Amino acid sequence: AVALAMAGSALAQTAPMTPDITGKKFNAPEPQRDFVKRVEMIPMRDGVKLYTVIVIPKGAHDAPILLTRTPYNAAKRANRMPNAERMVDALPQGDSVFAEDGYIRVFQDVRGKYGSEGDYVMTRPPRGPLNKTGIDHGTDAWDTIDWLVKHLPESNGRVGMLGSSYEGFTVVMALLDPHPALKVAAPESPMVDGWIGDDWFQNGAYRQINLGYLTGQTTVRGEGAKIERASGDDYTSFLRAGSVGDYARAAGLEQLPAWRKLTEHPAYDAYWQQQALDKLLAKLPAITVPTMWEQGLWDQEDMYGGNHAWIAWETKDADNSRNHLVIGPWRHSQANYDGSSLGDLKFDGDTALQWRRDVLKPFFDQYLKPGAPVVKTPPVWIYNAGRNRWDTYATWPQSCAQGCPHASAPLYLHADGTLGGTPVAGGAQYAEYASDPAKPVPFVPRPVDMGDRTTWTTWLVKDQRFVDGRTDVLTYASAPLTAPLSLAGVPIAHLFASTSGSDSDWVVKLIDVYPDQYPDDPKMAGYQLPIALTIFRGRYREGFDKPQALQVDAPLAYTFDLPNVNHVLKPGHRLMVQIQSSLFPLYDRNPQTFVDNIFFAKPGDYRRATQRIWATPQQASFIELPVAAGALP
Ligand code: PG9
Repeated sequence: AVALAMAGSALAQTAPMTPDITGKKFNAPEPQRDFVKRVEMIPMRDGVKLYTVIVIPKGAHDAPILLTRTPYNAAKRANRMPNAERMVDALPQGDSVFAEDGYIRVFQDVRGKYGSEGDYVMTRPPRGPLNKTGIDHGTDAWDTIDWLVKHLPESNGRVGMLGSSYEGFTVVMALLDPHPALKVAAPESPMVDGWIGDDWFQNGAYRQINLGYLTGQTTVRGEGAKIERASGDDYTSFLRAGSVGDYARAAGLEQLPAWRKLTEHPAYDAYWQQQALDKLLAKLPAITVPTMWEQGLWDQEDMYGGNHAWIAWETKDADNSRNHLVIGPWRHSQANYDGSSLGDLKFDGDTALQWRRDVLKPFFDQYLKPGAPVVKTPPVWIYNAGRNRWDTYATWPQSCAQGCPHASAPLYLHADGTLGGTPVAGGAQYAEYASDPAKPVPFVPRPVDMGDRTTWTTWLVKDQRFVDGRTDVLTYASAPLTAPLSLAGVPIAHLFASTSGSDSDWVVKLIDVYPDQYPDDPKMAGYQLPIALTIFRGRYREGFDKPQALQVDAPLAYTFDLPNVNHVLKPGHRLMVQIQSSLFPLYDRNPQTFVDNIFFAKPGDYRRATQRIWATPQQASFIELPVAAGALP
């Protein structure tokens, strides 16, 4: 009997030569999940169907819906951990506060991307002069919301929309003509005006980082191609290529309509103006959807959109109940991740979670969950990285030339490299530097890898000592402060600048210089922290739609805004301003010779120029500082 049993068990064994690939479908056991996932192709009004992932907590009823429309792969967005058992682990980190509280979460591929049908138009203009199809991201949001509230029996028929960057852009589009079931929205770092300050250009200077982005997004419906790096230093690769057009041609980008559209509209013409969403929001008669605009103080991609859309709606929100502004100490989209630090800066805890948990979620609950407490969301919630705490305000800016709680004050750039509250009479008339397009100023220390996430996400807080002292960078510094100086608003650059060329870029950085001794965090000793930084393309001095050659060697007036600042400089810190004429290779080089289209400048157009920042009482360059408390040194 024992021998028989042994023979039987041998028979049950898999023969050694059994083919290991059976050809049968392999089914991994389904984990026990606390949610169900549905995938639907939701039909739009023109018959195009959009791929939509719907994640529903098991046993949900009367649940609110949170919708994001994305060009970044809806299936992946709802699949952080493929074997997740809990909804909170399947969804992105930024969703945890909603996932833990019974929300239904929906991600949808925008038309033409990933699983969705239809054509992808990257900066899809809203219905109007540029788009006569009757379809835009707004109608797609409308049709989607209409379908969701009719087909999800687990829902309470109320929808909130949120999303960052492109996903924020789709939220803003939905707000232009909202479905009645859209009850609340949070556009996070939304692209609102791609020319003035979001993604594609900054005051007319082209952001070359986007060449890689548009290639990835538009070569195929799914995840697209990469531009192969020609060297280990993108500074070298871009410089060797010549103009942006030369670089793009070498990479085959002329095949891509998105690239061609950009090159056909280098200035702020009707193409950009008619799709500027803040201008369209301003035309709406009233705010129907309570909205929280969010962005980062150091948002390296969309520094413009959130706060300008908020401004566009502020006059329509007389009782301060529907239009809210949040600015955290964050890089682009950091609101949805860990917000405890940025580069070398450390904050008071996870500021991003603080916002999502304590501000965003109660705000959404109020409008999406009948009976939820009414919260008194402050109109403006801004982090102060100098003080390391959140500030709340009833109005923003707190300081400006007129009509704010505090009056702004001029900070003059003296020709001897000092800064002060009054212009200097006598002495040198200007400070001078040479800007050579053959040796542009790098935006981060070389070697530059534009694809390196850490470099890219933290460059706006990078210690500027790596360029301080270069012969093509002017540095102006104040004496150490003896009392705290509080800034709360938009610094404005008022330059009198001349160039020996006929076109020029002007980069202005407002910097908080840490004390030389800083035992609390020694790596911050002497740190030059940019608190506001921007670039302005000189040819647009007389209007973004009116590129004009600059008069050679004439001191010309330039006025442009820097990004928002809410910052206390503590005693012992110094104010610093740096001026230069390039930030390469993030921004394309200005040839410094006026040409019709800088995208296609020729090698001979790139010329060294002598740049002067004037400092006479009649032509005094200054930064208008939004001083809310304290005095200039
Ligand atoms: N900043 C990205 C983007 C948005 C819109 C257009 C182009 C790029 C993003 O993070 O989505």
